[in-house]
Amino acid sequence: MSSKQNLSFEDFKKEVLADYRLANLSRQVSLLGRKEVLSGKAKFGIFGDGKEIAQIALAKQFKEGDWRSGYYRDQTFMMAIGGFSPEEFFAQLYGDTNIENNPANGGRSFNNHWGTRFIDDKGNWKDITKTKNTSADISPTAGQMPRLLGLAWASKLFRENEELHQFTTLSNKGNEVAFGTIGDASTTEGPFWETLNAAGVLQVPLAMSVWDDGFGISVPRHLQTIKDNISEALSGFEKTKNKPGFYIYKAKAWDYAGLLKVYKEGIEKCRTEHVPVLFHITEATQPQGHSTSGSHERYKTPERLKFEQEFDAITKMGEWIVEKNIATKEELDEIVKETIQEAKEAKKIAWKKYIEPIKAEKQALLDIVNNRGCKCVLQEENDQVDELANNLSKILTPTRKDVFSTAKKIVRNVCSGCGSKHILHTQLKSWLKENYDEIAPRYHKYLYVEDDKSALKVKAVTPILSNDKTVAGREILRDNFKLLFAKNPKILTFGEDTGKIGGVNQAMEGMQETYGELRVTDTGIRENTILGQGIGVALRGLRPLVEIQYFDYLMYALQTLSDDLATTHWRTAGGQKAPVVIRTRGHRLEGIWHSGSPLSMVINSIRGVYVCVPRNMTQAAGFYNTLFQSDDSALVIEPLNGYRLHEKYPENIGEYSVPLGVPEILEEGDDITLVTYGSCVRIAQDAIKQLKSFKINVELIDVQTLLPFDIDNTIVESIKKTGKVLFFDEDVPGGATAYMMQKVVEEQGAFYYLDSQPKTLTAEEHRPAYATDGDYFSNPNAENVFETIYAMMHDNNPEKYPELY
Ligand SMILES: Cc1ncc(C[n+]2csc(CCOP(=O)(O)OP(=O)(O)O)c2C)c(N)n1
Ligand SMILES: [Mg+2]
Repeated sequence: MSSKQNLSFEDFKKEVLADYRLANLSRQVSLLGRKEVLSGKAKFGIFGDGKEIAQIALAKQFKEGDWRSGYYRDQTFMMAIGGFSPEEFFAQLYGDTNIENNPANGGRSFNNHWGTRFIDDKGNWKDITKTKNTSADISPTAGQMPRLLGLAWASKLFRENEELHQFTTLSNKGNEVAFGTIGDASTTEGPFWETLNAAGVLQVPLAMSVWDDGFGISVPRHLQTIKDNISEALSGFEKTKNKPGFYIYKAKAWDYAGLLKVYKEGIEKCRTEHVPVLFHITEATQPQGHSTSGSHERYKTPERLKFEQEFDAITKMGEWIVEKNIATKEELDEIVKETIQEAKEAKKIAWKKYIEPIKAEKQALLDIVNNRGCKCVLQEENDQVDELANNLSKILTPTRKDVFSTAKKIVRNVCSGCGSKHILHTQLKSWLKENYDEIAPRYHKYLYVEDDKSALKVKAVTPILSNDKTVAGREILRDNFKLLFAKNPKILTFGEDTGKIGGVNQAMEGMQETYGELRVTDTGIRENTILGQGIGVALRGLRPLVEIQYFDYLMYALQTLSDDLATTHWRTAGGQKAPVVIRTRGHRLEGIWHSGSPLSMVINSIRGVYVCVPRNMTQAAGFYNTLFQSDDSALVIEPLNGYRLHEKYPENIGEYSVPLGVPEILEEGDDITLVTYGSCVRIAQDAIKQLKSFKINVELIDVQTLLPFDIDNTIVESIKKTGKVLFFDEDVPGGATAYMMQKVVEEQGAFYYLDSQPKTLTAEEHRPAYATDGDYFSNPNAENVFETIYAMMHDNNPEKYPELY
């Protein structure tokens, strides 16, 4: 061998042994991880053992700028790309809430849930072409799929839309691959199929690896997958000479050399040709079973367990190394020994970093109690305090709950009969406040954007309404979108019928001609992945306006909206944002599925995403203008019956901004406050006219947004004047009206200003019937509003307002 060849063999050997070392290190932390759970130091653990070698091969193809959307098994992959240290592994396992120790999720997710922190201190995107990026994992099986589509689609947009080439810190002209991973059983879920179909249609650089270990917890593959084989099931998706599709590769999870080959070839094609690729990685194992919650001996046959041992990927790689004379068995044993040591060290350090601050908090509390200068004359109370402190001192690995719970119980009991009670009482109270204020935000913070990009910080600009020009509502939206798109090349919109015809209600009329198919795009009927497309491109720094054709069909996307989008900022403890603006249309029109107003469905499941309920298109356009100046996510529900209704044209179209959380008083009155939103505003206005002739003056308030809700307490101020309030909408009884009532009566303290019972008026419990007059009888109408308000006035003053019927 020439010296050059020698060198390259040395290099090759070095790389192989480094891979072997990493695989073992990953395995060792998995083995220790399980012990940490079984010994009670951690609550739950799920690990990447059995998939180490395939993931090392995959990671070699993962370049700066690339993206991952995967699941909890990707432990070795994350270590191989330099995104996960053994110390961090243990910090995650202990649920460390300090983001220095646990930057991926700050203790908000299970262990092995990753997420690159790509937001800088000022709320801007870092240069994500220089980092290896992971979108934040979620636990629902296949929940990583919809966003994966968007991550891949963004590369196509960055490559093909030249206007985006200027954003060099977001993409290198679309050269990035989106790497997806999933377990064999999770391919059973709908989002997997929806995503793969869409990726095939769109032809995007999506590289999907299936870690096939034959089980989804205890349920074997043949009960999950048609033909017991996902690549066979997907063979119709395969690219042929004449028809686009996927490249499909298969490799065995223990075949190091084979894995290197398929991943190199497949990812290169994916990156250069922008063709999606599926890697079906078979014969993977689970050396320790599914998770720490059970043991696989309960459901795997002895034959299967034997197979898993023999075909353990690390064992197999070791055999291959020896067989190829790359290293000796002894050399390999030495490597394993070193990794055992390294894993133990990491565990020790992570535990210390996790537990020491809590122990210090515990000690600080005990010091205050034990050194109190005010022993109580009442022995019984002294004993109680001592007992509580004593019990805490015995806990060797305390949790914060132990510490705070003890402190609160002592404060309650402390020296109530003692003249000098203030000493301990005051000290404890201030200790509690200081510490609670420091610790509690680690659990609560970052539900919404809190930096300068918060939607709540966008300056309000009032629309200037023309005195002589009125147009159909849809034209206001259309003209406003045109201006928004012209201002910001990062904005794009997509959905069913959004492109060519400009939306079913024509609010995007002419937009595709002006801005092209890459910015105004038709999609298939697939609400869940339309939203996922939005999340993915938003993570990559673009500004999607996602269209869901009808509010009633948002249900298809609700899982992704609730589990993924709404938690992105929170579950990464502020490390990631996905500013997605969703436009849909709802409220009364006709038919069960084209007139729904299920607001409580969303406000109770998507906290983390703002919910705007404009009464007309002028307000809707104003919300879009606000939202695109911010990095918050929001859902805007346009009133379905408002596209053709004429509105005064806003002369400063494209320039005005409607603030979030600021209700508008549309009519002033001092008898009763009527609180509503969306299409119900018009009905309220009709009823108010009818009530005027009975000398009842209503103060009408349009809340405009449900999340956030009346941040300046406008409504309670009105109630101080009227003493009465009716909350009115077309959601179900106990739905969004109950929410508004809680906000106003409890949070804003309206209880103290009411002189009669607060009421709600809603739709019926069933959905609106289609039949003629179905709307009148299913939804609340102006007569119902009249009657409810009249009855409230009657209750209050029967003489002035005698019974009518
Ligand atoms: C929607 C949903 N249903 C159920 C679960 C509980 N669960 C967690 S992992 C899992 C099995 C997944 O198996 P597979 O996709 O093969 O991945 P593996 O764990 O075998 O790598 C299940 C049912 C979940 N997390 N999400
Ligand atoms: Mg599996």
